[in-house]
Amino acid sequence: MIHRSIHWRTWSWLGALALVLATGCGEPHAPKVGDNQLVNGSFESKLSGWWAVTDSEGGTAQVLSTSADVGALGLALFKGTGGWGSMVGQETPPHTAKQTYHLRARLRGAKGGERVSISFHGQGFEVETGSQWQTVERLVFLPEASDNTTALLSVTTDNATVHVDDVSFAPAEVERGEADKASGNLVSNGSFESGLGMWNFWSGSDGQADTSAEARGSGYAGLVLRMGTGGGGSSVKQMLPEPVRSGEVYRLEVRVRGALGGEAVGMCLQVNEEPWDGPCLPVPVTTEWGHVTGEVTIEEPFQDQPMGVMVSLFSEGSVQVDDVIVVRVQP
Ligand SMILES: [Ca+2]
Repeated sequence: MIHRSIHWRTWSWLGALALVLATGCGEPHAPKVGDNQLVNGSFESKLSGWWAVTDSEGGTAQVLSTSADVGALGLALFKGTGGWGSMVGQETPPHTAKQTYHLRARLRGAKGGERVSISFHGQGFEVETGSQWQTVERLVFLPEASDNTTALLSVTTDNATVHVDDVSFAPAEVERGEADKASGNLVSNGSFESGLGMWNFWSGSDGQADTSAEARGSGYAGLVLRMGTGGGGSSVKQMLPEPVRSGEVYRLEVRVRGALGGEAVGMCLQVNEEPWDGPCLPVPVTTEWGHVTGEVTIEEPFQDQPMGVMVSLFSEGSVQVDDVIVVRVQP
């Protein structure tokens, strides 16, 4: 397998959200973002509603006029030396299971290149700031209801300041694709309606994963997977909720369409450590949507192993992917 020695990053990458609204009757529509659940997300009332904490030496959270993008005030979040980061956070009202949230902030790095982590209930993403104000936004998928409803924004680069303004964490209404409706599907957000929520992206070089309406096989959005110019493959992977057991049979399904046809795509169940092994399905690709389905059996070496489902592109160009389904059919 090509995926030896891979260290899966804990963040996902997703491009800007398409904001085009399809308004026709019965047409799938773009994510509909609800009300901001944060108090004082623009820091106009200084740090009211927020707590600030750092485990770095000399880290600070200050509300300053020079950190404002909109309004009079914004946040200057400075991480000092050592530790994990400087963060601000607040508790939000509870969310339900399988809820999608839209996380958004305006950010400007003092120099550019500072790392920022934004998360809600353990689901989130990291970005690298530029030296100009930019909007960062992602959809995250929350598989379970939880008492943990902490919204967090952290700077994780040593001796770095990031200016923050206009932070919003809001529930979002998204379409339901075929994978979301499939009975017994162990994959969350398998139809990519919540962006790359729950999925981890990995590339051997400068590949990309993004979701867009053009890539939809069902629902509003689908995944676009691109291999980088340096090769090495591009993959998305999601861990299954439970470890697998020897003798179990799983049905795997995916819908794929290639830009040119003939792209090399694989769909596997895979362990999350060396030797990155597991059973795979071949996925033939044409320029028309193809629906691949097949069964794989868990063998003895994988007994009680946590496994994930992975879709990978190993050839140049790009493919569109939608409706990833994994169902345990035996026992
Ligand atoms: Ca979809």
